[in-house]
Amino acid sequence: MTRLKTLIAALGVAFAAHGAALAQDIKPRLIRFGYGLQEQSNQGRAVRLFAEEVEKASGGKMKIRGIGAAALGSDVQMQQALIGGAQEMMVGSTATLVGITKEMAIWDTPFLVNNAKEADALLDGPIGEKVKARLDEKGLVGLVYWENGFRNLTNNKRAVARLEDLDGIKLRVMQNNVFLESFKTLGANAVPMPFSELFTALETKTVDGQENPYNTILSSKFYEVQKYLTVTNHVYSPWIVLVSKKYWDGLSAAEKKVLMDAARKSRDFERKDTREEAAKALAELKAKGMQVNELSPAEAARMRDRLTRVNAGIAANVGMDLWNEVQAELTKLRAAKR
Ligand code: TK8
Repeated sequence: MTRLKTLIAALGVAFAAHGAALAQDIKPRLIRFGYGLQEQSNQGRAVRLFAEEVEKASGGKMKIRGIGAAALGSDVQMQQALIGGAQEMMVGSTATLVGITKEMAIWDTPFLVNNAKEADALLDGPIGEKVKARLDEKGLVGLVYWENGFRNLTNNKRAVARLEDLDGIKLRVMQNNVFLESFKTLGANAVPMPFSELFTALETKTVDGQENPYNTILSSKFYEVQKYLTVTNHVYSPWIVLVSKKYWDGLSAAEKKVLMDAARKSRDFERKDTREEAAKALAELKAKGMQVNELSPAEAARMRDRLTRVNAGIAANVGMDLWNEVQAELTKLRAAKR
């Protein structure tokens, strides 16, 4: 009898230990996913969709905690946290990655693409893959590109109807040399600054203006601190979903697949959502009191012409091969449409 009791007790201990081991195995992997915009934004909505997909596909074993409004830091700070392994995931502008991977500057070329279709073809095709793959050696894994969108100009000084109207306007740009050079070339007083500091800088008049897609002007409430909006569509800006390579390398093939599949779903959702929102956002911004103007075709052409002066510098930076490959691909895409 005592021996039986002992046996049962021993078995109990063994089962408890086994249970603990199992619990360890199924303890969810917690992935912190940082982003710069508000939760109520196209970025926030797509992060939530991604989180749902990951949770579903992993049977709850992988959990995404989306952390918006740059609470984990600016794009540049989060990139460093990913490289160091202190944070698992983020989404941010490719433009802020140029200091790490110079090829990313190709996406900053003013007026590179004419429409979203061309952007999708470049980003999701072999060129986009190739540029993305350059991140690996820097400690980052790029999963997919999302749409930030065509950028437009806002400021608080005056309606920009002519190129000369930009003279002396203190304009916040992303922390990126192409943007800095582009807006200096246009005559603005360009100041690089993280997005996370932008609202306050506009509010306190540290800067007069900024440039971002309609969606962001709306979701970040820039209409509260900016009066004039000029439709320039001067560049198409992608976002990129990143994973810390240190973290990625520790995942099983199945876990990597869960993240990759969910990332693709989030990309398709995000682009559709962003485009639908962008189509309505301009009217909303007007309703919020922004004074909107379109450039005359002649002024738009002058601006475009002036901006192409930065192209040679971009080509030199990203390498002539990549530059030519992109131009050839665009020529092919445009010919196929006719
Ligand atoms: C958000 C930024 C933003 C970008 C910018 O973190 O900095 O102006 O357009 O979307 O990545």
